[in-house]
Amino acid sequence: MTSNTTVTSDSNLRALDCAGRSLALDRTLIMGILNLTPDSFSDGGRWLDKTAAVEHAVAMQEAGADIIDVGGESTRPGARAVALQQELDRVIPVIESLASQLSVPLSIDTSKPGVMRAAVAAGAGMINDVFALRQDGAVQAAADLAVPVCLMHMLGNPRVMQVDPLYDDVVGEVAAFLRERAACCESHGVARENIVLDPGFGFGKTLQQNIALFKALRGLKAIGYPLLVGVSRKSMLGQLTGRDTQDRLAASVTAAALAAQMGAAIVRVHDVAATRDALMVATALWQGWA
Ligand code: 7PM
Repeated sequence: MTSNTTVTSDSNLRALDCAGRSLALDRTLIMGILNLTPDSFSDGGRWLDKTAAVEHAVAMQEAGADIIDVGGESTRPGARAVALQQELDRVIPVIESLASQLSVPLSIDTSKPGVMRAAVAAGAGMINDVFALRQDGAVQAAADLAVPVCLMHMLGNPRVMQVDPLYDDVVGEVAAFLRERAACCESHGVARENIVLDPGFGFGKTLQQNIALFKALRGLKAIGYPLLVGVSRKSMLGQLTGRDTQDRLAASVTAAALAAQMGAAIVRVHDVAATRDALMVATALWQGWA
């Protein structure tokens, strides 16, 4: 840090205002995953029952989650789109219930502007969009709702993204995409302070491409926005360890700690308690989270 100007413009020293619930960006935050889809690959179907879903979210908060990401649309490779009403039926009752029971903010994992609006009206304080607000009406919804939004890179769409992902320069192309989406959102009224970027691990990337992106996290952070990293239980960790989804805890926690060390503002994880311990240790032993 060479000047006060640099310090105050540093995304690490900011906060996200999630509809009144503030998230200070002074350490790597933990986003706990609450999947309400019947087919999500790593905890599929377990939280379809509303009571069980709410209990799981409460447990994640108690284990140290800083934000809970509620999703009702599967984004697994090969997945088909979910109808608007079905997605609303899955997520809105759970968000209503959690908004009154939890102190941490909720994010809504969706690409549909109608779901964004209903979820924020029901108490969500952040939007997590794997389609980076490219659906018709989504940028306007995010601008109107004025909550933080995570813009993620994905090549193609979930149905085709893993077929044969090709890049000349994966890091350069993902960075260019994220810059373009951030600029587009800002020009349509999304506040710069509300933008979070995510390279989208596993979304149209081979193992080698995912590794290149992970190693480039510091450079992606230099684009100038907080970064969200989601690698928990993903197939890249299976490829590296030879382990099945349910046996990727150590791999996931290691990757989360490394993402924190690389300056990620938020890590999106299934295993909150173990990730919390890892980040406590990583923060203590690594001088300079920034
Ligand atoms: C199959 C593959 C099923 C991947 C589910 C997934 C991210 C996300 C997801 C991410 C952001 C999962 C993913 N991944 N949102 N949503 N970043 N912002 O592991 O990496 O849950 S879905």
